[in-house]
Amino acid sequence: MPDTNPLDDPAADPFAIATAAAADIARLTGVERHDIALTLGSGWGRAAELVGETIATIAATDVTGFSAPALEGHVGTLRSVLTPRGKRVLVIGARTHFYEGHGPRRVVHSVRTAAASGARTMVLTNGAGGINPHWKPGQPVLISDHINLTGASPLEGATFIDLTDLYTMRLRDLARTIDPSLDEGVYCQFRGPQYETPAEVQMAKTIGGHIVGMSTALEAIAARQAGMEVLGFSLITNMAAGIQTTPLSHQEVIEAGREAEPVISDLLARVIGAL
Ligand code: 8IG
Repeated sequence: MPDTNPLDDPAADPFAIATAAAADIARLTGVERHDIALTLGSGWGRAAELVGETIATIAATDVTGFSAPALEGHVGTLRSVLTPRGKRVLVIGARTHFYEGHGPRRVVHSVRTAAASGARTMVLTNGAGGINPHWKPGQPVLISDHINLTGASPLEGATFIDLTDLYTMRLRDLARTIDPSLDEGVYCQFRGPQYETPAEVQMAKTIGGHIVGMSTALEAIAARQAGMEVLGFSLITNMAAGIQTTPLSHQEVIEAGREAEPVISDLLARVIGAL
């Protein structure tokens, strides 16, 4: 099937396409508006199951502007979930990564669509490498801030957006009321898809990073542009290259995610329940 996407037309307005996508979601799920959006990263795939009752599950490819999933473990569905306290959560299991090479518009389309469907809170999760040597694979940490090392931005033209308190203290504090042991750190988004060299991990550490990954920062920028409040979680699935001495494997990442599943599922459900 040819890969055509309206976002690839430079003359197209990505916000108009997000509005069309939100209308698709309302029609296909039967849920007109959502309060919260949740993007599921590596290891978090089943973590949404305790968040509430799934009202509808739709294929992302049936929604305007969404791309087919690039990778196993990245589920290409969108779900409308109803929490016990009556909040509507749009669960995005269809992340497009910057390393896929389709540009930032496609990367942040799910975020803009969530905003267009009414969401005021964006919860971004990912699987990532840990630079902090005290962290263990399978441990979730809060994202306190990010360093965008992609050289890219979802903002087009002279769009100056303030990123002070991007991952708001308010939401991090709220998460810590659920689990006071949650640690936090600065997330460095690399382009990928290769993992870092040990020298690149040392660079990230030197410039103030604690977590290395390939997502989230561009999405958080777009969320803030859309006026959303952002909460970010990294599941540390591996120690970053050179912090651990053995080579990194995708299999290791999947296994750490599987083992962490019950703990992070419970955490995520309780945090979202408290939003
Ligand atoms: I899962 O060690 C996962 N994603 N950049 N580095 C980067 N991305 C990751 C890593 C990692 N682990």
